[in-house]
Amino acid sequence: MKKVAILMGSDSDLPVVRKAYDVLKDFGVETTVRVMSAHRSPDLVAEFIGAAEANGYGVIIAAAGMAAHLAGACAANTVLPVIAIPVKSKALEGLDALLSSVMMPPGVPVATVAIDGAVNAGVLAAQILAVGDDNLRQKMKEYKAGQKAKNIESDKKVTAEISG
Ligand code: RP5
Repeated sequence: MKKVAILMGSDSDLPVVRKAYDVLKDFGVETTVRVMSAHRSPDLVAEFIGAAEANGYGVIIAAAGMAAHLAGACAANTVLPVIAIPVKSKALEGLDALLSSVMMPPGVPVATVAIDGAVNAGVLAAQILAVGDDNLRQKMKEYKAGQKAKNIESDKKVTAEISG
């Protein structure tokens, strides 16, 4: 199976990023986590992303806050799918990173999840890899079934408490 690379602009993004890593770990996807910045170490980003396909990666996740250019910088240098996690910062509550991530020019797409939406970034990365992996696709179906079962359980509790 292909690997996932999660890049983050700063180690201050790690508490958010960890959730994506945990999801991928639960799905059994080999994941590399690195700190690299589109602004502070752009040459390292270009080097890592330029070699990502040859190094066995199938999906890139890029987490950054403020003027979040990391995902765009990744997408500029690879044909692998890139998922952006806009990270919330104090001044604009993550809206800055959301808009910086989502407003990509035509021809250079980045799939952007919600502000701090690291769980969905992990799930989406696994879903992309699952297209070519029967075993992972089966795990994904079980994950979805688990969500449904929890939802039904919640419904029973609420119904018993409120209307029962
Ligand atoms: C971005 O600036 C990082 O991704 C981080 O979210 C934000 C602040 O970085 P630090 O000042 O915490 O290193 O590049």
